[in-house]
Amino acid sequence: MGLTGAVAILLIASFPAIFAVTFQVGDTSGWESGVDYTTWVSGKTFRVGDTLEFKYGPTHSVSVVDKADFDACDSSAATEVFSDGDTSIDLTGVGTIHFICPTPGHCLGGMKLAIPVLAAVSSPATPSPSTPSPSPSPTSQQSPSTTSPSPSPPNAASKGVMSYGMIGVTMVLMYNIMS
Ligand code: CU1
Repeated sequence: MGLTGAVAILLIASFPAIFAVTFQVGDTSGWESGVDYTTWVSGKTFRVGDTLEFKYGPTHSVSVVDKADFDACDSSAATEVFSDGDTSIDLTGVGTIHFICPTPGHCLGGMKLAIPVLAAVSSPATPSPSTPSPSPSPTSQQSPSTTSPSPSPPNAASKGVMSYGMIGVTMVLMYNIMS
């Protein structure tokens, strides 16, 4: 169990780093009027390396704006605008990225999306050169290990005695019932 548990933890820890997630904005609805994108975002975790895919018709576009313009539904200072109908946005930095539809009235109608981007789950960041240092310590741990096995056999032995006792009691009871 200990080994499978460790393997499971390893898999869980390494999966987000290996397999970046592509989120289709609005799921099957896409980037469209009348979709509640606040609800769509809730419960999802976005990380650096993930991708957002916007699918939309010709009446819509995707504008990347700052928070103030997001709140004000002002696309005039958008840093990026996409209108190709199928826009993939790679999440490259930690922080919240704001999107609105610049078509008049659409942002006010709810076509606005704020994505909180978290850091990628990365295990290789831990310093590996320091790990060779523990090698001399196993020799010093050798002496206590010879004394440590002694406490465990009595435990097992007492359990064995207990189970033998139980078997004995059961046999006596069965003998009494049968006789
Ligand atoms: Cu729109």
